[in-house]
Parts: sequence; structure tokens; C-alpha cells
Amino acid sequence: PKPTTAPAPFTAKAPSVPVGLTQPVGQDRTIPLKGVSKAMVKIMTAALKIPPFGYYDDVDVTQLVSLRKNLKVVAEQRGIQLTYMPIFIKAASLALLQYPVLNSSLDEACENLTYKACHNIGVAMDTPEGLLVPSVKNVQNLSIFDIAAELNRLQALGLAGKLGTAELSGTTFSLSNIGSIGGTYARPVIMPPNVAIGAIGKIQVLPRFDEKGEIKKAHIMNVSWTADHRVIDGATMARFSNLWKQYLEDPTTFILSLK
Ligand code: CAO
Repeated sequence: PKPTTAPAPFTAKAPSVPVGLTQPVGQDRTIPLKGVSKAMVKIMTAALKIPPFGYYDDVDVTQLVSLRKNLKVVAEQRGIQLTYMPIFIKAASLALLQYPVLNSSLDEACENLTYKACHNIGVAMDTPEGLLVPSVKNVQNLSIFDIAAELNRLQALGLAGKLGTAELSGTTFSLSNIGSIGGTYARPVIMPPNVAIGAIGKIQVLPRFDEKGEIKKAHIMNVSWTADHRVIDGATMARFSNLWKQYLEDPTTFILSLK
């Protein structure tokens, strides 16, 4: 057999750093935190006290994608932009009717849990001022079309920097659609005194198996729930998520629950 030779040691030198890049290009800048940025520090610091339980799942929204395509045209004729969010919000409200503890509020002393009568669903909104969470109020009484109209109004106010206390207070449960920007996964942070929040990723076209074992094209979306583990157990979070997922995977099941 031929004698084997050991590979030559790696001798390549790291490229030298161009001299100019080691020099600072400007001066450090310190700005005071005000307004939305300051409020975010306060809320997120309070949120750190919550022991979070994370629950993640995939949702096959193939049927919903084609349904929304048709409904979007109808809504447009009535002057409303219908995205997926109003459907996600209504499905969450219907699931909250079955699992009301997820729409509860824990007092600061952690001695009382209040089951909130209204489903005021907060929507994390990326605005020119920063992260704001206005809520769609009384979703339990609204149709998907009503929710879409209200979301259009809130988005317009957010863009104009005109969201006020009426829109920003009273949230009982939240959804954050990071997928509208592009992310697939996110771990949302609960806003106290709420006890749960969900983050939704971008809908992706991915291969899945059908019942015959054949590959089919599917629209898949990831959801990540964070719950306050002091008052919500994992099984409740999972059951709520399963119901929300069922509404979205088979949107005809909505019809049975809509009032
Ligand atoms: N997957 C695929 N497409 C999506 C999508 C998703 N998850 N979410 C939105 N889209 C689509 C919409 O359907 C719409 O397309 P059409 O024109 O075909 O209807 C388009 O993307 C734009 O939607 P939108 O962003 O204007 O509206 P929305 O109702 O989906 O979302 C809002 C509204 C306020 C949630 C969103 O604009 C936003 O601000 N997202 C960022 C939230 C955020 O910052 N989260 C982090 C919080 S923690 O810092």
C-alpha cells in the first residue's frame, strides 16, 4: 500500500485588518429614553417577574389562505382591508370562551385572579413611534368584518402617531404578528396584568404529506404562546392552542361558533 502523507498544516494567515476600520467613525451618542421607549422599559421590566411557560405549534392554514383570498375581495368592495389578523383574533376570542382563564388578570400582590368579561385583544403594532399595543375591544361581540374595520382604524391611528389611552388601555389578551414583517418564530413577552400572549410567524409554503402519504403543497404558520405559569398550566395552554388551531385549519368550524 502507498504510504499516506499527513495533510499539510493550515498555514493561511488571517487577512490583515485595513487600518482605517479600526478607527472610530464618529462620536458616541447618548439619548434620554422618553415616551414609548420609556414605557417599554417599565412594562418589560415588570414582565420579567412572570415565570413564562412557552408552547409552540405549527398550523396548516392552507384552507384559510384560499378562503381569505375570496373574502379579501368582498371586504375591499366594502372599503376594508382584510388581512389574516381579524380571523386570528376572532378565533382566539372563540377559544377564550372555552378557556376563560387565559383572559384573566392577576393582581400585583398575586392574591386575586379576575376573569375579564370583555375580550379586548391587543395587537402588537410596529409604529413610527415604536412598539405599541392597541386593542380591539369586545371581540366576543364582533364579526370578523367588524374586527377588520377596527384594525384598519387602529393601524391608521398608529401610523399617524395618534393612538391614545382609549386604544392603548384595557387589553386582556394579545397577539403579535411578527410574520407580517417576515419572521418565522418569536417568543412573545406577556404584558402584566395579562396572563397570556401569542406570536404568529410568516405563512410559508412547505411540503406536507396527505392522508395517502403523498407530498402536497401546504401553507404552514408557526404560533408561539407564552403564559404566566403562576396561574396557567401547560395543559390549559395546549388545549386552548389546539382549539384556536382547529378553527384556523378548518375555518368551516367557525360557522358553528359564530353568533
Ligand atoms: N404571513 C403571511 N402574510 C402575512 C402575515 C403572515 N403572518 N401577516 C400579514 N401578512 C400579509 C397580510 O395579509 C397583508 O397582505 P395582503 O395585502 O395580501 O392582505 C400584508 O402581509 C400586510 O399586512 P399588514 O401588516 O398591513 O396587516 P396585518 O393585519 O397582518 O398586521 C399589524 C397588522 C399591526 C400586526 C402589523 O402591521 C404589525 O405591526 N406587525 C408587527 C408586530 C410586531 O412588531 N411584533 C413584535 C412585537 S414585540 O416587539
